[in-house]
Amino acid sequence: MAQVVEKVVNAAIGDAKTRQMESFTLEDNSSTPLTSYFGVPIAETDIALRAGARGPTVIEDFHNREKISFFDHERIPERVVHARGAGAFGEFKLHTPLTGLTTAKILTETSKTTPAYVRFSTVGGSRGSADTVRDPRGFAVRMYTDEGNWDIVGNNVPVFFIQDAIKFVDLIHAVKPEPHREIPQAQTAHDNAWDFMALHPQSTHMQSWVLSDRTIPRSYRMMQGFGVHTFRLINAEGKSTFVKYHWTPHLGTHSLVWDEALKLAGQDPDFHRRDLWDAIEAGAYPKWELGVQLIPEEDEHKFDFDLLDATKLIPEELVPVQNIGTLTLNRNPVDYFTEVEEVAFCTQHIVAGMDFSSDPLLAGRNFSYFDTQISRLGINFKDIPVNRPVCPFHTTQQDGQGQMQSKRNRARYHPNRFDALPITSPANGGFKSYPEVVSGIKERMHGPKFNEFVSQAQLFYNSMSAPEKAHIVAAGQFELSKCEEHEVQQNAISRFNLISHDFALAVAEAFPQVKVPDAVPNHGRKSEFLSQVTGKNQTFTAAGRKIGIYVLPGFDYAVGAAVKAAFEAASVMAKVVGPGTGPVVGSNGSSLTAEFTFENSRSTHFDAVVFIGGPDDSYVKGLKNGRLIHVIREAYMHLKAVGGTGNAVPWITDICLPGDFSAGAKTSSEVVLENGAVLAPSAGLGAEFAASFLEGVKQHRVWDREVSHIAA
Ligand code: HDD
Repeated sequence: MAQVVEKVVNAAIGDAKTRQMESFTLEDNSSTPLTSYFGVPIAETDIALRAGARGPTVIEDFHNREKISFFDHERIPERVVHARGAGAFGEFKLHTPLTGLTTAKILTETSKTTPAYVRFSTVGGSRGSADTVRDPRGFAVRMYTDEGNWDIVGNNVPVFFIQDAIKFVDLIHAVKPEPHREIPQAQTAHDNAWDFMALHPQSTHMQSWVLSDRTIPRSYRMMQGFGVHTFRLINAEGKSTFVKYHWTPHLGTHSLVWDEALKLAGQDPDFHRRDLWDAIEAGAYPKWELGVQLIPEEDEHKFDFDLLDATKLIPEELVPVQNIGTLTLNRNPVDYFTEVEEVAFCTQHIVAGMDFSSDPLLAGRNFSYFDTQISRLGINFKDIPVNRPVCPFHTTQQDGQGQMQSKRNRARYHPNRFDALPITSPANGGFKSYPEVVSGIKERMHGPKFNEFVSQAQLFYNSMSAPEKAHIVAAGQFELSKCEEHEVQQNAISRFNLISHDFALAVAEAFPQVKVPDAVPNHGRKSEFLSQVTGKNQTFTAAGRKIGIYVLPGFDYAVGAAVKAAFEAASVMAKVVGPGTGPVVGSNGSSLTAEFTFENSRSTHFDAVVFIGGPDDSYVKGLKNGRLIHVIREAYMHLKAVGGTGNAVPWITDICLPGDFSAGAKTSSEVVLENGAVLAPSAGLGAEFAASFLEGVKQHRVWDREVSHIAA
């Protein structure tokens, strides 16, 4: 902890937000003698004041009361949704200005580096739930701009379950654990969730995303983010352009496989939080491009969907995404509670040069976020350091519980005798709402295009590759198999039938009692931008991946060291796994330092695994350990690159995965690549092996290995 504080203090020469937060950060005072919260030194903290050694504890012991009382009030309400999350600080740098489209400096001035903050989250689970559950992920970004805080409170999925905020309460009551027994935690695999989704047509498109691999991301670092709603940009002449925001990760958009996600939920419930923290500590700063889809005001009605409907995306074939800036996360929080738990995002935090569209989901959110912060943090949540703007501010608001600003302004109203007029004016950069022309009858209605629910659900499913479709089917079977009521399964599969008849039939294979309705027309259209396997905008790189290098004492050091060095040169986090932590001595007396052990890690902790061989048969005997054989088998089943060198090769081909390799694979004098396994039986091939292996890691998964029973 002392180290982290030191780092932040050193970083204080950095951005305005870091400097501001530093002034609220206590130095590590663990060597200061213990005091009460009000500074009185404490002589004894282990035994409460008693009337006699065996007598009653007395109430006058203020230290005892203070200690217990603070503890009693440590908890605040967790977020009603998105309770589980992780946050980090960083910066945003614009590289392509939106000149002429907005007056917002953050989107027009490339010379600026704007402090930024991101909180990633799951939606349904409690604060202590597991990271790898099937759920959309929150992707909430705050920019501390010179013109005020700008929050884009988005998700890693570009669409939402509902079109109108009034349905949010129903949605969340349905997907949260069932109220009578509070089961299941952090999952939609239950009757209430699928009951609601099956009966609520607006959720049809989102269902196809929820069942896809998008909801089990490999890492927060490997997720796209989306603002979801259509927003407006406003230029100096007051002209508006519609905009959708996209965050595209430099490391590509990649997911876990379901079996891995389930296991990780138990093996390392903090998998995503740890991954983000470790990457930032290692200097492997995650980065995203901010992209915009721009729609001129006059094109508002040219689509077959409504721009105000958050259950629809704008296919990139129709409006390309233009990348305009880079977000980098480079600093972990000093203190989780004050910097992550107390961060208060609000969708209404926009800056001048922007505005909202009339999306009814967004309108409700603009009320809800501020409201929820009052209940979680109190009306003065604005004073919590992570929520403060870095630019000058001046309001007439005052007082309230927890107020921290001692204001020198005597007159907290306007106009007043001290005003240097005009204090409010668009000419001062003041926020001005877009003067939208509206007309209509006040009634509970949506625009006519809001009533189409199926077209984009079909587009998404049609666009998936064969393994991705197989995963969606398996997810549908998993979720519905946890529903106990036949009616729910029947209704859900009937809805899946609207997305794709083949999909519904495939899911129904696991539910013989369900009757799949007749096929409905499918438009057959695909988008080239939606698949994570074949998508046009996808990035494949080994950088930022974690590879386990397994060694036993006596391993071939030259090969192990060459492989590790090659991985590190490719910006891979190469983690040595040995029988214990600390040095594992190789054949020539040199050692590699193991960070993980056979006991404390599983193949699921790594993107790929490599076994380095040793000098003789006794080494292979050591490998014949059920735990280690399982590492190869499990990683292979999870479609990961696996590899071996020297005499670890015949162990892989004959013992771990018998029957999967050609006869010559274990005797070849060259590096062999079969079924996504990389094998180097001969000595001295460390560098060649590593190069081939990195190619495999780069592909993310070996899709050919996947058993798929659905045509692409
Ligand atoms: Fe929400 C939190 C994203 C619809 C009401 N939401 C929250 C967070 C994210 C989203 C990322 C976590 C923020 C953080 O890290 O602190 N929410 C979305 C997206 C939506 C959406 C992408 C649809 C496009 N949300 C939505 C609606 C409502 C809410 C329609 C209410 C009517 N959301 C909330 C909330 C939360 C929240 C209750 C809980 C804690 C908080 O706001 O700060 O107000």
